[in-house]
Amino acid sequence: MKVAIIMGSTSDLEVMKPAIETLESFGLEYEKKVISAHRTPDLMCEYAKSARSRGIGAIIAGAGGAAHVAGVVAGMTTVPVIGVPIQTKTLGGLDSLLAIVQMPAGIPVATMAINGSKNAALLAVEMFALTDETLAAKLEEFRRKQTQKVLEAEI
Ligand code: RP5
Repeated sequence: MKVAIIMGSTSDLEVMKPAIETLESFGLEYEKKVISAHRTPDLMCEYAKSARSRGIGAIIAGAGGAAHVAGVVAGMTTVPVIGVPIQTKTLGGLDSLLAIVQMPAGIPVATMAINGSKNAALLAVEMFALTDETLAAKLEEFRRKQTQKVLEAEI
């Protein structure tokens, strides 16, 4: 199983990079693609509908503004979707957040913080780690190091 990272535009790539780096640091297989709900709707449908049969175990979807890709993809697959609202120049990303988070009951999207792509990847890692002891151990180590870093911080 692998993770899919999709984003509404190439302009979202910078914000989505921490997700890519995080998946790589845990050694998770992933694919990444620009898919827009509005500019490439046919591709979005095809991608969402074939995700499970292509071995995708989680979809991380970043988008800004009228950020519909996460929700619409979630409506077309039972593969878990993790939404990342991208900060926007005009409305700061609150627009993206609200567009992603307010899903109707029955079609969940796990919505991260604005620009929270690192946590999106970590959530995917946690999901995959439920059935992968080696990955679970890596997560424990990640958390241990993170805690250690805070405890050792000098201010
Ligand atoms: C959304 O519109 C994208 O996800 C992006 O965050 C935003 C702006 O896209 P561009 O106009 O930069 O392509 O669809």
